[in-house]
Amino acid sequence: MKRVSLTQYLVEEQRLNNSIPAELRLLIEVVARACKTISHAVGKGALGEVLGTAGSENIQGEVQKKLDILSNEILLEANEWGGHLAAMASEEMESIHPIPNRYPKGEYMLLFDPLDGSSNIDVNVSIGTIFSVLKAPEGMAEPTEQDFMQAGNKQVAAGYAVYGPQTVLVLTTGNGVNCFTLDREMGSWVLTQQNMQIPVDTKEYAINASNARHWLPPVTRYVNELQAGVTGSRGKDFNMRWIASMVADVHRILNRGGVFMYPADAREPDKPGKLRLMYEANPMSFIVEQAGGASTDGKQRMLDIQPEKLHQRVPVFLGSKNEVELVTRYHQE
Ligand code: P6P
Repeated sequence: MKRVSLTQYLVEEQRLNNSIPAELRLLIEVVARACKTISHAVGKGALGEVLGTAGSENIQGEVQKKLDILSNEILLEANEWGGHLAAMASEEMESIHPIPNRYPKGEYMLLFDPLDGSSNIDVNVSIGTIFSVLKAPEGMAEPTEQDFMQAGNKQVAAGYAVYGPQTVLVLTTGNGVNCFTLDREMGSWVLTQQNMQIPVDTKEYAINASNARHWLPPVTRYVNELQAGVTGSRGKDFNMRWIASMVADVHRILNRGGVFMYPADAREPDKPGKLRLMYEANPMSFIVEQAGGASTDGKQRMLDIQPEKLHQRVPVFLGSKNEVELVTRYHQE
């Protein structure tokens, strides 16, 4: 494949589909550059004195790793001066982050999980960054959390980076899903996969099976059938993967199919699942749908959920269309 850079791809996409206005192109390139910086810091590991905990907790009550905080700062600093954003929101910050008055403000709002999979940082397992782009409401003066409360179907772009054996950036602006691989010698993102498509059927599922005794009946029924394999109603064997980094599990599914589940859990009815809607489930669901997959919270299409709180959690069932439809149907029966 002729080497096409991220910049060339975005310029040509704008020319072909008129879907990437200049400010959105700048936003994507700035985020991509920030992911390069995060990849560099992550890659140093112990040599960079960035491993281990920072001795603080985030809004989720989770212990923050040094790299969580560093990644958040990299994304904030990279994006606040460009004039393309009105505000940002992050898993690592309790409230939204308006662009400081000393900088011009733009028409987009950026949400991100700066470093997803933190439990994997210190043991050298793939982690990543997830981001989502919304438009600021018309005539918005001072941005508030309420301005971010837009359903996932309002996203204008979404993407994730995986810091693994390769560093990759997967991106959609609503015209399919493309993957760019970081050329570390040149420091540039190179287009390596175009119009990624998730197979509608699969033989692979991803769930943290240690929570099985807390699952609700539809999930138990569905997973039991997968585990019964060729001896059960599905008539074929399934394989299981759980990396505990959503970006890595989703990237595998984008490449070879699969169904990813983080269900609600009977222990905490007011905490419906672990993953967050605004900056994990929604961007990943936009990408998955653009690649021919499906994503629901067990009851409805993820991208149609009307958010109420910035850090709200949601059950997640996403991936190969036929499997997501089946497990969702079990919730409705
Ligand atoms: P568990 C990582 O902390 C994360 O938010 C997702 O990336 C991942 O899918 C999930 O949590 C892992 O959760 O309960 O298996 O550790």
